Amino acid sequence: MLSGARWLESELTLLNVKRPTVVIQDQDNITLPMFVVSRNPNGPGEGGAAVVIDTQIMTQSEKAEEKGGRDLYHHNEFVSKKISIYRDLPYCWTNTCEQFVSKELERLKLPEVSVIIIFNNEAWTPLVRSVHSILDRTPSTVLREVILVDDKSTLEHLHAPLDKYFRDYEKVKIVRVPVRMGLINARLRGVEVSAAPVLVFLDSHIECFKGWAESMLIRIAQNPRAVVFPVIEGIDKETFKVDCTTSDSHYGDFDWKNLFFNWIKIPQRELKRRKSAADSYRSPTMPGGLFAISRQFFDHLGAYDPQMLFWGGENIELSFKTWMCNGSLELDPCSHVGHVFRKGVAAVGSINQSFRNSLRVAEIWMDDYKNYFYERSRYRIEKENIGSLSDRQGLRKNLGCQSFAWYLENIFPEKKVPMCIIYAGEIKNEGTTTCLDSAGIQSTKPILYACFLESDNQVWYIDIHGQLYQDNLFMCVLEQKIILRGHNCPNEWAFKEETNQIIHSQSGLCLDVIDGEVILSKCSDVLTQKWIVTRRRSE
Ligand code: UD2
Ligand code: MN
Repeated sequence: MLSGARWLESELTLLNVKRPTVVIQDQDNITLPMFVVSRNPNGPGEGGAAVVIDTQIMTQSEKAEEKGGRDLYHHNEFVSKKISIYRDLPYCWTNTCEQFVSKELERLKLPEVSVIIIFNNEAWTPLVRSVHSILDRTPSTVLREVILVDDKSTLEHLHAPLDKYFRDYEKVKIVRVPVRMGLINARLRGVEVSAAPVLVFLDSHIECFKGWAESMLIRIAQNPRAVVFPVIEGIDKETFKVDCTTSDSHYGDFDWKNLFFNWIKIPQRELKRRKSAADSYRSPTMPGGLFAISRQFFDHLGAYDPQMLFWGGENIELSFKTWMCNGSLELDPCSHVGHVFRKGVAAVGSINQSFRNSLRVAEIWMDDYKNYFYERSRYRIEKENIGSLSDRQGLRKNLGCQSFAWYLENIFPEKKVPMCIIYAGEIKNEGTTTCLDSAGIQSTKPILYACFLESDNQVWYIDIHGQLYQDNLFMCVLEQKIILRGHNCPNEWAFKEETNQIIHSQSGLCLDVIDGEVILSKCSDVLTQKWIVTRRRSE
């Protein structure tokens, strides 16, 4: 296989002279976009290799084309266009997975699946490549159909050209919706027109690895209440490099401030529970874009909440209710699917829109625990606009689901619930009139920043155990320096109400600000050692 770099020298000129692409134009006068159809094992990007184009030898118009594609799609469509829509990917089953699947296939009959892909204004090549990776790598006896739901795209290539391209593919169906529905309702439309007993939802910029479907379907055949998601391999948005080196060491978490999905290291408890490396992990939540579920169980759970709009929140709703209503949410280490993670696309529905969906999840599924979420994000609460809840609350009641406390205790005992909190909210420095700020999840030390009521980075808790923290970020002292880190440091701090000082318990030093830096210094009555905090309502 040629690496991206070698392809550079050998094939770029060729591409410039005569591209290995097809342009289908016949009587109907519908022109398809350019794309590569070769099955050449040495072609660019084959085997999941990176494609890096040397900008030195790109023409001005190629550069403009590259920029245009990136602006429009938030990935490098110029590169994707150089890669065959049939490109091959590495084989990534371990021996254990291979044995697990072949043993189970001897005794089980796999159910048929309808694959549902929704899209809005996606680029041509990733979408078409997604579909080919499914057609090529799913046993044909199992694949009933691939349903493409167009969520009212405005880009021309997604209309007549797409219809024309898939016209002769018996299993591919294209469905159009009359108005932009958002991903949740577009998926529901896909479910409506689908027929197989198992539903698989995928994004429209994915590539399935060989064997991606079998192991997920085995788990559903074994337990129809299992909701299964694959290991997601990142397809690089610039080079389209993809391999199967993502370890299955992380599964699903959620945060208290938005109820958004996060990855978290799988705890020892769960690692020990599994007997074989092919066993699935019982994950508290899932990312939501790629998963398999029995149609019957999906219907039983009330499908998606149709009042959730655009993007976000639906994955957490489905995660919570799967566990709370007697199902099982599993990460399948034997199933691998690639996905282009892009930045900046979620803006379609805006953060407020996703937050509104999260509010619905909180009201319907979280009982009194919703208050931790509200407190964490209390500046953004606008509960008037979240729509009627009675149908969904009725659904939960009819299903006789477990409480959210049960979920935390039994499925997610590691989840830190912001309990036993004495103070919650911003921590304002009197001397500088700025606020203590975590500067984001990646940061390793706190900063001071203009108090900004809407900033999640400025909401802190101080609990009865002497901890000062935000979600999974704890303020600790290491060698006299103040740091932020992902694990806790109990008995570190005490807030002295008489003097408004935050005292480091071990050294007796006070939290102070000097030259804009958060530091520890000898306690005195200077204003920079005085902090205004908010006492929380008693629990
Ligand atoms: C993740 C999920 C995504 C969804 C989302 C939360 C993965 C890999 N992806 O974000 O599936 O659960 O979190 O809601 O777990 N789309 C529409 N109409 C819209 C907006 C999006 O059809 O109004 C399509 C879009 O073209 C794409 C899919 O929905 O095929 C998911 O959107 P995304 O790729 O922007 O979401 P992603 O991967 O950032
Ligand atoms: Mn996506």
